[in-house]
Amino acid sequence: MYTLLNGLYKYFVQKDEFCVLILGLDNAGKTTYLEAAKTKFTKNYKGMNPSKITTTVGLNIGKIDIAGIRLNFWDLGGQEELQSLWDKYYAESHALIYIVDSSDRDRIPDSKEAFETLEVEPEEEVDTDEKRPYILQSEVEKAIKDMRNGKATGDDDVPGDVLKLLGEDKMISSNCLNGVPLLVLANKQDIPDCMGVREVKPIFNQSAHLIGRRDCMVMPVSALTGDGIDEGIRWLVDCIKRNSEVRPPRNQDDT
Ligand SMILES: Nc1nc2c(ncn2[C@@H]2O[C@H](COP(=O)(O)OP(=O)(O)OP(=O)(O)O)[C@@H](O)[C@H]2O)c(=O)[nH]1
Ligand SMILES: [Mg+2]
Repeated sequence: MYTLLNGLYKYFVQKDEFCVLILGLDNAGKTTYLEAAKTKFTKNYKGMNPSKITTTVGLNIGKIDIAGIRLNFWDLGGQEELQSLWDKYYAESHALIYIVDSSDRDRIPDSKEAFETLEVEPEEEVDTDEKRPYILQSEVEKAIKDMRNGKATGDDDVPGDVLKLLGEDKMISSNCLNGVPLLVLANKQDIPDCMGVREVKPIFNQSAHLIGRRDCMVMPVSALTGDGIDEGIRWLVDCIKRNSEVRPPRNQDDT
């Protein structure tokens, strides 16, 4: 009887849960964004005053129930020394939000670098026994071609040492993030003279060969005023649902 009731409870009440990782450099506005999203989508939730938000050392979590599913957000600290923690969360993520401070032109190159050049854990490095004395140019060219047209997605398809040479063990191309929807947010649009989507998009498009095949969007947002929050979250929800056969919800195996 308990099992039956428990099953019915889960069927009618429990929502499929998905995890959304929020990354970006320090000061990009990740925590402010999470607070704004929670405020927008949670009845009776009065968000934290943005002036009270301080730099994140570790992890902030937050949840939103929307369109019949639950999104669990992980907002990680963006300071350089904390970026090494990002990849611990990749395998569990169903979507990635990458936040850019569009008002800080000087740090755009750093933001792009963090986006595409985060080192993976040492144990994932190529085993020294596997190292060969040389790597053929044709192998590298073939790997690039295969990756560009989506034929090769990881070290099952490309030898580890070729991958390493190409720097394909980086954040957005990490195996653990394969196919995960990506929302790049050009934040702080309320600041005069900030970069618009038209300027931010081409910069991240340069990483298209690393982004590979996945739902991907660049949107303008102001975490401070709340403009653009709604559109971004709804886009992400649609993508997560579409991708849920590949990345099933966390509670799918619960009995
Ligand atoms: N004008 C403006 N300021 C913003 C916006 N979003 C965030 N800020 C400000 O940017 C600063 C940093 O915001 P945080 O949310 O703490 O940034 P973070 O990305 O979480 O930073 P770390 O936790 O250090 O990684 C704060 O002073 C925010 O008030 C925005 O849309 N517009
Ligand atoms: Mg923060």
